[in-house]
Amino acid sequence: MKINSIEIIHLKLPVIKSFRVSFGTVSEKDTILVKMDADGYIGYGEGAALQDPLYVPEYSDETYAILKKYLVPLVLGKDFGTPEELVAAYASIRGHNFAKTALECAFWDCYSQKLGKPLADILGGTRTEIEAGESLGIRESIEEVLDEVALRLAEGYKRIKIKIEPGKDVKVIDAVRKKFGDIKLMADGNSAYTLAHIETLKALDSYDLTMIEQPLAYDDIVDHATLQKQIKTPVCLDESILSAEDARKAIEIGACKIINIKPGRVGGLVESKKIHDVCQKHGVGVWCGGVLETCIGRFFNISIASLPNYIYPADMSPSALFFREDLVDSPFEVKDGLIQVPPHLSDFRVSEALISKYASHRETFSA
Ligand code: OSB
Ligand code: MG
Repeated sequence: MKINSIEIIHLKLPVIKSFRVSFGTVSEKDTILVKMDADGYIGYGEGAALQDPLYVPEYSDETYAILKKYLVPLVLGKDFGTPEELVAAYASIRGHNFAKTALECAFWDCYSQKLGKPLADILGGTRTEIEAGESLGIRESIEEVLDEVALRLAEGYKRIKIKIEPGKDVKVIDAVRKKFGDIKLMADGNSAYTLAHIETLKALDSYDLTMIEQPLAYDDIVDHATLQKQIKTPVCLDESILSAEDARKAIEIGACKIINIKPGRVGGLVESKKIHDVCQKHGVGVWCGGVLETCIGRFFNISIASLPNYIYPADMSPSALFFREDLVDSPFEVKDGLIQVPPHLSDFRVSEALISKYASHRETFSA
């Protein structure tokens, strides 16, 4: 498919309420869209890096800059038979996985239109619906956490993830466990802990959590392996897995028993599938996380989450819980904790009007 033109769009989306994590607060969501014309098909992809380099090093201005200076020139005007061929064209560029994801997903969108096949089918998906969980940001009080957990459980969400940080961990988890009993519950530390906090981490180990996500440093696997030997709760890696090779090494040294695959963090769906496969080979289950994508990014996340080794519920609360407005006219819904896997991004009806409303900067490059 020949890439005739690419538009890069930087958007700033107002949120209903800030999302606080151990590393900082998201009170306006930056995101980068790629709009591509390949063989006359129009596709969109999203690179949802945060505004600041606090989750992983890449941040939104950088996503835009890398696309403009390196990635777009490497693919514009060229012909690619498959997404794998597209990815090979910029394999020499290190890092910047959110930028790569935006570009690759726009191509996947065009590619699935051309093949006339649902994206999930092309990827090898085996589910028609996926289980949704919510990720709860850090709250001022335990009561706020309990109120929100009650809402989500009433709506049928399949598991609850609680963001934790030193000082706001064991007490919160204890309160949720006591009030809601035997629910699927997990905690995400976003690298706020070190092995010096081992007593706290061992205390969390007694709450029968489905997993504890990335408690230690964002680029670590060695200390996570030390931790995993001392607790029975499965350690799940998020920040420190950027590729299938990272996954293989982490599994090899016993650093985790579960991996959260976010397409944005690992550079797209091609790499997500490789990680899925490596994990499957080693009996390590995976699930799909997110970085507060709009429905455009969520479409790709939902599609890849239909693969067989995605055996834990996804972080996939609908955008309406976070954004004042999304960028589509028909956002997905969570019903009884389930999301139907849509065949094409166009089923969400991407809105050019909404994109224009929130675009802060955009440029088009033509072959
Ligand atoms: O660690 O999973 C994380 C959001 C931004 C950055 C990191 C994380 C998150 C979330 C939200 O937990 C998941 C989502 O609903 O997109
Ligand atoms: Mg996480």
